[in-house]
Amino acid sequence: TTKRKNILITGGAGFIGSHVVQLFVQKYPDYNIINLDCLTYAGNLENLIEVENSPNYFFERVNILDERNLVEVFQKHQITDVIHLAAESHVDRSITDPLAFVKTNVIGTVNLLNTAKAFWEDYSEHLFYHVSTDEVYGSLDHGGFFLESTPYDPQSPYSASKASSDHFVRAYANTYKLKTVITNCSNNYGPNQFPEKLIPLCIHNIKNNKPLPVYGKGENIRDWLYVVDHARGIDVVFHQGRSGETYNIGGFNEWKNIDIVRLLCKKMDEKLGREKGSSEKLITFVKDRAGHDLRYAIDATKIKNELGWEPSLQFEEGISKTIDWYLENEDWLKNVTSGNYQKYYEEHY
Ligand code: NAD
Ligand code: TDX
Repeated sequence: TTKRKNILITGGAGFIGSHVVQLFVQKYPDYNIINLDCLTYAGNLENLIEVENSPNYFFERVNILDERNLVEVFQKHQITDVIHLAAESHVDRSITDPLAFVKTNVIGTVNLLNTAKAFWEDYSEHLFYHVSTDEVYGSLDHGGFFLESTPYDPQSPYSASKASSDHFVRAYANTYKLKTVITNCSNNYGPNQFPEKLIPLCIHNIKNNKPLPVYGKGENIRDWLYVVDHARGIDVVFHQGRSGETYNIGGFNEWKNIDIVRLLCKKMDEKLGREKGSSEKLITFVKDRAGHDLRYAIDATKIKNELGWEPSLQFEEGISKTIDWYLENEDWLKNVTSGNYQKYYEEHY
């Protein structure tokens, strides 16, 4: 049996957060799960229909920049632990609007740390879990992996803001003795991902016969993990991770962008009954992303050896499931791309 906890999960209406909320609500009926999210363009309560009526699930529409509301939520729900995922998450947006990333990712995280620090009494009984990214380590050439000990070298405004938030979490652990843990994960894919990111964007565009924008020559390499495996990793680290530690999460699954786009084309031709090779004609090479990191690759040996976590899904299987999900959830895609759901929230929350 598990000890009662009231866990605040921030960013729970987003892509990864929604999978973490679903896993915790369903797996731990003794925990109360409080999803705190301000519902930016990336937050969508439709991601939570499977748990929204569960007695141990609660939703609070609050911005992490709003200190007063944060304190209220901590008091109202007697928060015992935090799993922090709320963030601005898209690198391209960080290039056009860096300050939005400083606000939510840096100041928002510090607000949350301050609230936890003031509200909790015996720090040994509470955990502040910060969810971060492999991008804080910078860009790799061909060869080598990111280890937990790799020095930080963020290259984009997004990764600089995430790196900064990681530093603040460690500083609070060191200075105030808050119990913290950080995980740095590689690129996620799967259901509920907003179609501004490479994989859902391509699925959406292939379906609608629209161009597939490949930045530069498509030679950049990312290390991909199915989102549910990330959520499982978060569960394992939350319960068994050593406080003060960092764990890298990844699937040893490196792909060149162009190869991913081709794989998506091939699978979608099959699934949509299109002539072989027809979707590949949509591939369009466009101007490269400014400061585009060449390669990310996570060494996930520590979490495997210490905590026994491993990915459960092979990439082709995960991609196939992901495509099926987007094809079966046309309304979800239509809603998030039309902005209708934003209007809905203005009226209901
Ligand atoms: P997402 O953009 O899909 O979701 C972010 C969520 O946070 C949204 O629901 C949004 O409404 C909410 N949010 C944003 N600003 C907020 C604010 N000021 N107050 C309250 N809520 C706010 O992001 P994601 O891809 O699910 O990423 C979640 C976390 O995981 C982020 O911290 C990200 O840095 C990290 N991460 C993402 C990936 C990835 O591949 N997507 C990989 C590693 C780490
Ligand atoms: O249209 C596109 N064309 C393209 O070639 C888009 C949107 C992307 N790309 C390239 C850029 C990257 O090399 O594909 C790769 C993946 O791009 P994104 O999906 O934007 O992800 P990335 O920039 O790698 O960052 C992601 O992984 C780490 C998440 O968005 C971050 O939140 C996470 O921390």
